Amino acid sequence: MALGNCQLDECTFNVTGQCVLNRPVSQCFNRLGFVDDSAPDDDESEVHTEDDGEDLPTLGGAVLRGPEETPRLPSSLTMGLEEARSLMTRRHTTMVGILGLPDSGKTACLVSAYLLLARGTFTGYRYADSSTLMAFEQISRGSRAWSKGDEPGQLTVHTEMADDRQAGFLHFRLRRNEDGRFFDLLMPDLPGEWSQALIDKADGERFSFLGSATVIWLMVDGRAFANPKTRNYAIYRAEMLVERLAVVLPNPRPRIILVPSWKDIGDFPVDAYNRIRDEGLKHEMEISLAPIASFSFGDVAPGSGVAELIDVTLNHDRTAPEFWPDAGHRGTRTLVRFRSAL
Ligand SMILES: Nc1nc2c(ncn2[C@@H]2O[C@H](COP(=O)(O)OP(=O)(O)OP(=O)(O)O)[C@@H](O)[C@H]2O)c(=O)[nH]1
Ligand SMILES: [Mg+2]
Repeated sequence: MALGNCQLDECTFNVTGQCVLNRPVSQCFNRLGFVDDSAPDDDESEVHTEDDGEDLPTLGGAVLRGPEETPRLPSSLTMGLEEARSLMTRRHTTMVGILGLPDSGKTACLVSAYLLLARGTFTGYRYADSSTLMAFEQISRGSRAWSKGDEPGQLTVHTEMADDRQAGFLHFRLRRNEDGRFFDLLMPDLPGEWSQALIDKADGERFSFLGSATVIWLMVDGRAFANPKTRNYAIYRAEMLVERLAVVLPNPRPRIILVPSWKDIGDFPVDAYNRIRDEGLKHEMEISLAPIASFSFGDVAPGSGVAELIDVTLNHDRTAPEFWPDAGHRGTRTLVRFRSAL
């Protein structure tokens, strides 16, 4: 029987045709329809641990299942809107509005920034303080647990909030290396359903806080744009989001940055960016581009692009870098073993 799609959420086989575990795709037992003739009948009680070494696929499966219960981000761990506004009046603070459909990589981006700062590898800035450290710890739990291994895994879980009507903000205070200047940054980790409801039901009430945002990140799932079969629909949904956002955002518009995730599986297609940017121009919105690889299954460093994204976010006058400097190598990247150490 011909084997079907891969059942692992994290595997990019269904998009790229390559296995994230670097297995021959005709022999991977995570694919639908695979029958394992070699497995003993009575091995159901087998327990796999991190030390199982070569037994990566099973370990990957265990990681990919993720926590039994979805941890919710309690509003007590984040900053409320009043507190956020009060901080903005006292200190030079940049509030970022983060929108994006489920799985677009919103939480992963915040986790990646946190881990880069925690490890002192955040280009151009150092961690100075945070009023919401416990919230960062909460959303980073998955990635921390597996950071020493070398296996792919679901490093973040779907975001659910205890209070589904009010945005809660995560906070960082950063110190810029070049001049020692401090920057406060406020970023909400919202569930993708909020953006979905904005697109499908024009439910924008929950996004009223965007009126205080200096910069908007429009997060999109890089996997959907990498696959020619899903690309057009992904562009269409992103254009819809831009159109809806135009109703919610004040004039003059805050700065808007399109942030595709999964840069580790390849460059974001330039035609997709052009179409989304053109949709923005129809609504007096200038949209720049900053692709990121919050984690990495590919040959770019995990966290790549995240410090640059925050740098252009904090320095509103800086122009975004060129993302297609060498069109020749586009699409030739191959997946290599997951590099988990940020
Ligand atoms: N390799 C890789 N994995 C990523 C990247 N961004 C996100 N992921 C993974 O993609 C999945 C979805 O990412 P999340 O950050 O949880 O998505 P989200 O937008 O917060 O989704 P919701 O909370 O459901 O709205 C997670 O398993 C992440 O680990 C990336 O740049 N590279
Ligand atoms: Mg999330």
